[in-house]
Amino acid sequence: MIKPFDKPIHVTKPWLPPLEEFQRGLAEIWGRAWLTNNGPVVQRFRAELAEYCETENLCLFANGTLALQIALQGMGITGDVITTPYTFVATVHSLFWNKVRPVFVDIEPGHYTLDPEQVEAAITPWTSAILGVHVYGHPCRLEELERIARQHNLKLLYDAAHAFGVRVNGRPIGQFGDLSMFSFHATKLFHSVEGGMLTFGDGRLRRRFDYLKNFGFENEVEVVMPGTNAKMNELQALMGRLVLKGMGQIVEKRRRLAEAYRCELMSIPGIRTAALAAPGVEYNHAFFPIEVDEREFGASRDDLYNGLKEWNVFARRYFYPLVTDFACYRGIVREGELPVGRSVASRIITLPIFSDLGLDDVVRICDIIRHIHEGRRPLPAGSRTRVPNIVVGAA
Ligand code: T4K
Repeated sequence: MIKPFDKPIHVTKPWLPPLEEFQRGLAEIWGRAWLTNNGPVVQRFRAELAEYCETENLCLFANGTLALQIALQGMGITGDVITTPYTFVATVHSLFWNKVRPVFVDIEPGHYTLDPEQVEAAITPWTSAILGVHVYGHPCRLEELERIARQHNLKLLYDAAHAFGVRVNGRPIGQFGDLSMFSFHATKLFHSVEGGMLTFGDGRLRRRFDYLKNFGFENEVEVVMPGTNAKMNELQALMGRLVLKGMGQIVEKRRRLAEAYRCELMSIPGIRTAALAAPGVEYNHAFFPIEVDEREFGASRDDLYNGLKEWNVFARRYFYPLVTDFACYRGIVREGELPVGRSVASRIITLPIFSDLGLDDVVRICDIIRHIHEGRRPLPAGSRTRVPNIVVGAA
């Protein structure tokens, strides 16, 4: 008999440090009454991140979206940028806010990141950069993209919103390409409530990004460029510093949860887990995506998504719809284009994964998935008819 969860199990839940530690830090901030504008906690957080990311070339921001907008602005990216439709919408919004035209190319199956062959084929004289997304924390094809960018004299940027803590061949992921943006939003495995970070190869960019996030101020009486306000504040940095201390245990717990999911899901027909991390990749287990094959599973992805809710499990369909299917971007690509992205978006579901989740919870979630499967009759080959909903609540 499988029991529904007493409390909602969401796709994620922020890891929080001991409250007393946050209160201690808060008391210090209170005492100083210095809340933002590059205060001492932000400076300390920055120094700790520089050590963690093994680079001095980094800047902190109020959130990841502003960080990416400023990156594009500060690097002078114009014209066309080749990017992926399989991402959170902020990736593409950032291009539009800079009046840059996104050129969408398809992703690779199983891996979900930009297909380098298609990137190369899409280059025109107007292309200025490639913007890859390490979606779910899976690194893009770093070497291939690097080669293409170098050969065609393009900037190579990464939306690494999901990839904090990922290392490739011993190097932090932020050291690849010309620049990477990380999100420290509460829904990320590493967070500062809200927050963002840029890491980059060219150290001269740091000054520029610092101007751009602080109205362009050089000093009290001089403004050197039309900047905006995108500064991280002291309370964000305090949270970030405390969460950084927990990074080791956060990733290790997720690794064990992911392993348990893989093990449990293996025996359920029609459920495919993402490709395992390539050799040399230390993955952060930021998400746990699965693809649902409706015919084999006997129910559609949406049936599973809705079915899970009845058991108090709130998985998410990250990233459905494709960005190119949102009203504000519709019409940019033609029907039939981006077949892999479109197919993945229609089959994907990301299961709950966060530090507070128990291994027994994973087993229960998988039992529920199996139960939903067993309550359905697999569709005959070629058929697209849905079978009626099962009654959920008891096995
Ligand atoms: N690029 C990529 C590839 C991204 O994925 C993102 C953000 C960005 C750029 C932009 O970075 P930021 O500007 O956000 O730093 C969430 C996040 O808001 C967003 O940061 C994230 N990607 C995206 C994938 O997911 P929603 O609208 O799906 O979040 P929401 O509020 O529905 O939360 C999801 C679940 O998390 C909830 O069901 C419960 C749980 N949750 C959420 C919050 C906010 C908590 O347990 N506690 C919380 O405080 O966008």
